[in-house]
Amino acid sequence: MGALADLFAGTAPGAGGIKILAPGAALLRGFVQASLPALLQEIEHVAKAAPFRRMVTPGGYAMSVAMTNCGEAGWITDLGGYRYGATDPQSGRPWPAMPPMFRALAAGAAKAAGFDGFEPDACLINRYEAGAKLSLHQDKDERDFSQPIVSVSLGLPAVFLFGGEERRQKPARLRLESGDVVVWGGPSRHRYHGIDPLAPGSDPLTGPYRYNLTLRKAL
Ligand code: MD3
Ligand code: FE
Repeated sequence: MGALADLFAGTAPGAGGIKILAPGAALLRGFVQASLPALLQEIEHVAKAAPFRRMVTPGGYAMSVAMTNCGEAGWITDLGGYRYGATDPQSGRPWPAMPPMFRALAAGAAKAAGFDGFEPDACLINRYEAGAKLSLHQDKDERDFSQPIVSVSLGLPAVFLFGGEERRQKPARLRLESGDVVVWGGPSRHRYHGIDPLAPGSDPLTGPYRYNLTLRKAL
């Protein structure tokens, strides 16, 4: 196995352990710690072609989280609803290509969590500033729910809300830090989840922001 593959398979020095949060949900603390600067560079490269923007929900509210995408498909919301699309509605051009590093880390993390052969075709990139939040929701716009979602946190820490399969179930709280990766699959794939309003702060790498990558097989 090469150095990049070793790193993302969690076998590189400095890689943290694996913690099972729930059936199908695995936390890999610090899994991408060594790659954070390179990952941020890739995010900035994507954002040059497809800038972060606050999308509008079907109900007409601008989201507090700013978003962009890379890959064959990107997740969008507007007054017409939620969906995946091949083009950035703001430019009319295809979303920027997914950086090979994103694919490699997603496949390595999924494999470490027991999901072999994960091949993401979409990466939603969320950018939080102080006060930005994501209300409890389910991710249901992908075609194949047998495929996991791999999430990567960079920058300021956040409080993640991990609910049940029904909205009324009180969510557990988990602090996600820069470099953490979580794999969400199997029975956890349909659980409600969200992010508490971000506390203000300054991260040495990302300044006032938290970024989250979610690597998905959407199509
Ligand atoms: C659990 N993002 O983009 S990542 C999202 O930190 C989203 O920006 C959050 O929820 C963020 O949809 C949380 C963790 C996550 C992602 C997808 C999941 C948890 C999940 C899908 C099913 C269950
Ligand atoms: Fe989600």
